[in-house]
Amino acid sequence: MEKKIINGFPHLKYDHQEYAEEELIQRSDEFYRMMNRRRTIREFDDRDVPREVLEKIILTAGTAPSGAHKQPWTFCLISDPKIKEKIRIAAEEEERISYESRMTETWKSDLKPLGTDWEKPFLEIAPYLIVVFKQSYGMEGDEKIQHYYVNESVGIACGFLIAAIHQAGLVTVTHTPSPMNFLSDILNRPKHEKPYLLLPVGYPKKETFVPDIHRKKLEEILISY
Ligand code: IYR
Repeated sequence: MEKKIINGFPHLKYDHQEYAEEELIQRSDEFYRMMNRRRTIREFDDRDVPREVLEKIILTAGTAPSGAHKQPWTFCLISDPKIKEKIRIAAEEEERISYESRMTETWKSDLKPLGTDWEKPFLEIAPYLIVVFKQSYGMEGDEKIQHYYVNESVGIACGFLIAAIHQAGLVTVTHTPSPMNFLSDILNRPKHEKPYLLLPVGYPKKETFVPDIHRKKLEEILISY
């Protein structure tokens, strides 16, 4: 591996994979088609998944770019049924209040096609839960480390995570119980970490149906200049 010192810092030669135009086109098309098959799934099978797969998925999420390369994320991987039960009870309690009084009528009506409600059995049925925490700042011993663009960085890492889950052949739903401070308590996380997203991961229940909804067309999302 070719190495160089630039501005006083060690650099490695970037190992760029170059493809012919035809292959570029084919690769982008294949990736789009693969990703376009992804659906949010709320009904899970309780079948186990090799832990190794979950670890690879989390490693993939950790390849995301981040502000000043601070990698301001923590991924909690939960398979312990007692912890899953605690999370379900606490999440359902918050969700029940949200559906009963915190969410507007417009919001609830927008969710009707998705068929969601306060009950979250997937939090116990899915073999794994990943709870993503964002680190408002880092800690090295007693020293506070500044983090930058934390929401953007963690959001991008979650995108990578969701893509990796789908690519591996598993399913998830981006669950955001609100408020979700209960996750910090149950998982005993330090105060510089804040819960960001909760994703059950596993196989879909057999014969799962998903809402017949559609993605925006290219003309609706692309403006060329
Ligand atoms: N967090 C709630 C409600 C909810 C909100 C949105 I915006 C969704 O796209 C889906 C659900 C729940 O998980 O049910």
